[in-house]
Amino acid sequence: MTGDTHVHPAWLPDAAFAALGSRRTLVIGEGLLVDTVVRELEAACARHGGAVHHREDPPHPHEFDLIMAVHSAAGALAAQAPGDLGTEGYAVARSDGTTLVLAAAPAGLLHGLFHLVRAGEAAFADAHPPAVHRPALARRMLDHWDNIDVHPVMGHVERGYAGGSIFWQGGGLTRDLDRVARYARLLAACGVNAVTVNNVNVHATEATLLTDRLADVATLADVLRPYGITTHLSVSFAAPRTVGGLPTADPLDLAVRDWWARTTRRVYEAIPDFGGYVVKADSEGQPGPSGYGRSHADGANTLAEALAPHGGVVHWRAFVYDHRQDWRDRGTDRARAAYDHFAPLDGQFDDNVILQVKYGPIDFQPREPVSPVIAAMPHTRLAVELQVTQEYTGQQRHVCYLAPLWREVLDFAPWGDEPPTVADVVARSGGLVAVSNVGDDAYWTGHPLAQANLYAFGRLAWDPGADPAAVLDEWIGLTFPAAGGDGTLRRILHDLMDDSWSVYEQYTAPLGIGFMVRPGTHYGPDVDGYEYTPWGTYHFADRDGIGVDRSRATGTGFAGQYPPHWAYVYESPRTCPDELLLFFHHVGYGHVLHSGETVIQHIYDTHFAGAERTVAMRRRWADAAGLVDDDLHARVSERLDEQVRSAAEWRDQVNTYFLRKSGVPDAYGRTIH
Ligand code: GCV
Repeated sequence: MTGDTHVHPAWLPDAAFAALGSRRTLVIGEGLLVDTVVRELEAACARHGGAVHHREDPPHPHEFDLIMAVHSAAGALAAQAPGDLGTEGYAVARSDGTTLVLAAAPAGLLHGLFHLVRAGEAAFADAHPPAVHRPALARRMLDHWDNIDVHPVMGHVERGYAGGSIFWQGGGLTRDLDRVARYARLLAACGVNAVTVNNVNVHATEATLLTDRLADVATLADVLRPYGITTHLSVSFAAPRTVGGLPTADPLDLAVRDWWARTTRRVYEAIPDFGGYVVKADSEGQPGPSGYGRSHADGANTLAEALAPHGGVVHWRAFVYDHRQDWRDRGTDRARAAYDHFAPLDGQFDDNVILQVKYGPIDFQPREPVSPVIAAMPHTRLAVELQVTQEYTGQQRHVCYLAPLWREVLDFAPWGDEPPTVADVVARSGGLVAVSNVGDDAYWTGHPLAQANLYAFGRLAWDPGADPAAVLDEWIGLTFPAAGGDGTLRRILHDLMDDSWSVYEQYTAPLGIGFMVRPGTHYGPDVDGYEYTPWGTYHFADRDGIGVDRSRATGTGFAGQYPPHWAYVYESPRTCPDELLLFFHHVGYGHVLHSGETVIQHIYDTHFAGAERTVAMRRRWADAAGLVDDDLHARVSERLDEQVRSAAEWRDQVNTYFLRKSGVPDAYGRTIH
């Protein structure tokens, strides 16, 4: 913890700046973000004994250990940086005892600064020619599902597991803007460059952020801006009616379009670099264009038209499905919904519309196939949405390092097993978005180790080819400076976290079936919890078998929404990968997996193994006592106790349920209740 405010420094403890702060640095360039770089260096030098100078003319050679320059202000250095650095890229070189960071624009310099923080002493070791670093994805955004008013069911932060909102408090803007600035700094240091400051479920008070409360959004934007973070707002599609006083929100109505244009103009007067809107429309009770007989393209384009003159974008979410389904109706398949709604609209969206697609066709489950929408809309800008907040992956009570899941999604090749990959698609168009896991908790994320997910999201959005274990290693090194010692802490954290997603998958819902969670809270096991509900998330287990037949031949036809390669692979249990078998097929308990195991024995084995592995994780964490701050150790220990308890609950409920359904005993005679 930092002494004064009791907020954990996450991956930017003072010690992370030791190498930089003990050097003599010259910063050349001007602008808001250059000032941020200078301020960061001044603070680091004050703590670690170095010195920083800031000027606009070129440096005298070898006068400083470190030279940071914005290209335009340092023409003499430009020749040393190969390639086009873009607005956020930078080049780093070291020769004759001087490390040089060169950027074409101030944001690049800021990213270059954090590159040096990550590198530590290594940045001042061996000479090397300029190496260029550029983000693969231009848009790297975090969506906050924060409410201003505490919602009676969903709380202050919808699906938030780290306390209240850091943006909103006491029914208005937080007074702790320093906390927001710290957050912006952490985000910049991992590569995030855009934030949405309110929930996509826009309630009455929050709808006024667009109008009466706009000044609060502008204040947040002022705090986020010095760290290169652009501010976005979730808006209600019904706003022209609910806050604009018009009789309709019909997107083709001229008065409605005019209202959006005028309102948006006012937003840009208050926030000249405003990023744009995020919209959840016609989904889970949120209003949308269908109420007026209009399409999603009509709806999105109306907002896009208002944003276009100012350079803004609208993130229109593809998370649209019927949440009032009749469970008796086996013909309706929620997995099909996004494709059915949006694929026919490909090519109809304006250039500044980004269709924001959840990575899987259902809802952030620990295992889903990648959404077929990604391959279906080549003429639409697409962003993929991930969930850093652990709604379905242990709610920040369980250790579940998500970067390996995200890397699998990003590596998936939607048209076959050759590139382009999902990462290629979003790099060309709408970027990567994730739902944040941060709240006003002292550790930011409730579970201190869940900080790694936030960090990894930013790093993967910058470089989707990054190795999850290497990203974790980087996070460990920054967050726990003591990990550098004999390496014990580093090994403990890798042992605990590297495979934690697969451990979580083992003790929860099997083989891609998903959603065996408690309705509402989505925490803990309840095998039949959603089985007879309107939400469209069913497993269809009976005495003979389990799974959803989504084949073209005999099922819902969802498999046919993929291009031929994957449509073929997913169509038959013979070719479908084991981990997705029950997502695509209804099979008997005796069905033999590619692994050689039967489905029922796989269920028993994975649930016993997963729960056992959580016990080993807890044991391993005990070895970290004395190697990390006592409070942090205690917080993680307490959460691991809960993870062990919960994993045992999952194991026992799932195994018992399937023993009772199938009547097939465990081959090893273990205890099932
Ligand atoms: C913001 C899931 C969550 C909801 C969330 C929704 C969404 O259904 O449970 O809380 O609402 O996804 O992504 O819009």
